[in-house]
Amino acid sequence: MFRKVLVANRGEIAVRVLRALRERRIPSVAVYSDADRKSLAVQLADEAAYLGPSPSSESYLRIDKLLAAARAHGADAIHPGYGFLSENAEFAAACADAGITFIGPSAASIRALGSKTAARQLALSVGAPVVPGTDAAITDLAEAKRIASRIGYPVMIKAAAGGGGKGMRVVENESSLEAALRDASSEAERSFKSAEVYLEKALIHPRHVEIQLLGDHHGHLIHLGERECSLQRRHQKVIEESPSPLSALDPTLRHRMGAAAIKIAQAAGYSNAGTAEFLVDADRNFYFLEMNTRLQVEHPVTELVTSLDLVHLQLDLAAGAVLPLQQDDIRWTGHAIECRLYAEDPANNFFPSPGVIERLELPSGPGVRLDSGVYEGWNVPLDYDPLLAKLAVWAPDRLTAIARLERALSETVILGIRNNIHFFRQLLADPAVLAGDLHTTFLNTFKYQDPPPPEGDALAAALAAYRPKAAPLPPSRRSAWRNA
Ligand code: MV4
Repeated sequence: MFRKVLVANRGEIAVRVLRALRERRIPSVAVYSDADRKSLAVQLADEAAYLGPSPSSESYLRIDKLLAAARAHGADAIHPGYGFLSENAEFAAACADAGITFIGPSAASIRALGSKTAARQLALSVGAPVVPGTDAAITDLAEAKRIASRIGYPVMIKAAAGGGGKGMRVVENESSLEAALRDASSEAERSFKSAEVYLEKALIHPRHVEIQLLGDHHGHLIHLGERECSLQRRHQKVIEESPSPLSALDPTLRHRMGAAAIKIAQAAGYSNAGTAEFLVDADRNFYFLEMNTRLQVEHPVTELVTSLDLVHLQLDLAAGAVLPLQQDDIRWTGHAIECRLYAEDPANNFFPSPGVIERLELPSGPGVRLDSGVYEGWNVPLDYDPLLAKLAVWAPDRLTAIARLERALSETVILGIRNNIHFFRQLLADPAVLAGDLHTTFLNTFKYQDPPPPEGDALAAALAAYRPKAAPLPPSRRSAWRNA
């Protein structure tokens, strides 16, 4: 096993990885920027390394500084978390060159799956279903017109290097194809420094279902089932669950999607944790979209239904262990659902709401798991994604899990910054959500209603409404300030 592991990330995922390291008794190194000097991750790690100023371009995205920190602290492995450099082949390669284990797939696998057109071709080569479309990048308008009329409108233009819906356009008919190609291509150039685009048939109201994969360095790959992630806002997931409500309708879907995902990963020489993303149409046909070559934000729902710890497994697999499980060992029990608690204002177009958390009451009790990166008094920086915590619950069935999530949200208090707790409570009461009737465009039409603000001095009133903190301890009890 590793001598010491550096966690090249921040927030709740850094905490998640640090917890696994502590459980394995592996010494840990957190990294931090100016804004994160007093972060929870820094407090929980054995050691901490300063990276630089708050902007991620000067801290969490600096390969040179991360490698220097790993060397200075004697770390022989780096866990990248998600976001930042987690899917950066150059970073994975730089770690390998420095003799440091990158806890993730090889740089070659990341590269092979980094381009959507390349991933599409890989899927086609192993007979996995992809959305009907072009085999490679579009080079001229006449070709685009030919292909679009063959697959039929509406078509979708996508950036080969794409992500987050950038460089994506739906085209309803041939007359709007030329302008849409130009727009998508220039947006792709601006966002990804690659103007390459390709065409797919546009699916109407598809679901987003993804398969969790695990692979070792000895050619073994298994899947841990699916996550339903159809509730998204502007390509940001809002709620994730496992199993997908579709699994109740078709128990073979998971196994067919899992088999397709494994074939694609095998063709890319994939190891460690990864996720194959699929779209599923109204007739429950599934189509491979792309591979996410990292641990994902929503991994806890898979952990809750499989009773596996993905970070422990990532450590073992990166250290060269043979997969300790075979496909037939994987069992799925009950239902898990997760929501992402954000410092954002649902009444103001989900605008980020950084600032000091004046009061924080977190839920617990049966079936509740909280992955948080914050504490009361913490100043949520404006420099990063304002994810505060992930609240995940497990219950024997889906409706009990939703009731449990609602109960946990009702216990949660976050004062001082705007947050999306109330948004979730409304969403979880929606008949379509309760019925599991989900699709990726659902939140485009969901109408959120803000609760009325408190009267008068809002903070004072809100604080008074909740359980007051204990009074200062009298002098005779001073010795009680220890966990003993
Ligand atoms: C699609 C699609 C419909 N048809 N492709 C959006 C981001 C990217 N990773 C894939 N996306 C989509 N691709 C075809 N051929 C609809 C979407 C889509 C979407 C997909 C997953 C989750 C949320 C989404 C929201 C809007 C559109």
